[in-house]
Amino acid sequence: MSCHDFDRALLRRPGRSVVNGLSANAGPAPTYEGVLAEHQHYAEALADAGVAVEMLEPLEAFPDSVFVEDPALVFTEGAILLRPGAATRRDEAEHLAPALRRHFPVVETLAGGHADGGDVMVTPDLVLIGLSGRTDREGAQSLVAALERLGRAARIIEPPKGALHLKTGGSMIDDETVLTTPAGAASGKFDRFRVIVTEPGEEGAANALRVNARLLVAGQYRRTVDRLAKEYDVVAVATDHISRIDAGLSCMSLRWKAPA
Ligand code: CIR
Repeated sequence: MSCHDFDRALLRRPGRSVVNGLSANAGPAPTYEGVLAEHQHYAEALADAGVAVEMLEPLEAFPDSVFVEDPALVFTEGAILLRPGAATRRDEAEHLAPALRRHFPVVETLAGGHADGGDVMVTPDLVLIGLSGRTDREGAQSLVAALERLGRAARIIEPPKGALHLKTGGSMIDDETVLTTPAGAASGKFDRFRVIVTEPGEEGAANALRVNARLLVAGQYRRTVDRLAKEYDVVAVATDHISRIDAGLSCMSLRWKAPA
C-alpha cells in the first residue's frame, strides 16, 4: 500500500477568529471569507480525490484550529494526540480527541515535550520527525515512542532552520519522491529519495499534498504547478489567504485509510 492511499479525512471549518492566526510575517492578515473559500475548495479537492470528508465545527477560541494536522497524527493502526509547540495551540489536541476516539480504537498520547504534526513526514518505511521551533527533542522522542507502540519506525532529523515546520519545506509526493526547496535539497536530508526542487522564488510550493492519484499544489506557484503537471495529476488549490498565517495544504486535514 502506498503511503498516500487514503479514504478518510478529518477537517475543521475555520472560525472567524482565523484572521488572528499565528504568523511570523508582518504582512496583511487573511480575510475570513478568503480562508473560508480556500478551505471549501480544498475540501472539494479531497473529496474529488476519493476521500470521505468529515467537517468539524469551528473553534472560535482557537484561531489556528483549522490546521488540524498539527495537534494529531493518524494512521490505519491508530491515532496519536500531539502536544503542539505554540502556547495558543496547546489545548487544540483535547478538542480533537472526541473525533479521534470516534474513528480510532487506539489513541496514543505523548509523555512530554512538544511536537506538531507539521513536523512529521510519513514515508513508506519510516516516519521522519523534524526538530523545529514547535517540535523539541523531548517531544520528538515521546513521539518516536508513541509511533513504536503503533508499530511504526521513526527517525528524528534536523531540517534546515528558518521554516515553520519540516513539511513547510518538503513533501513526499509519491513513495520515492520529495518535493522540496533549494535549501531542503542542499541539506541532504532527502538524499535517499528522488528530489524535485521548487522553481526559483516558489519555495511556498514545497508544501504539496498527495492524496491517492491526485497531487494538490498551491495554485499561485504557476511554474512549479506546470512542472509537476508534466508528471502528476495536479490540482491547483489557492493558498493566498492561508499562507498569510504561515499555512499550506497539508495542514488543513488529517488523512488515513480505514482498516479493511
Ligand atoms: C501556526 O503558526 O501554527 C499556524 N498559523 C499555521 C500552521 C501551519 N501548519 C502546518 O503547516 N502543519
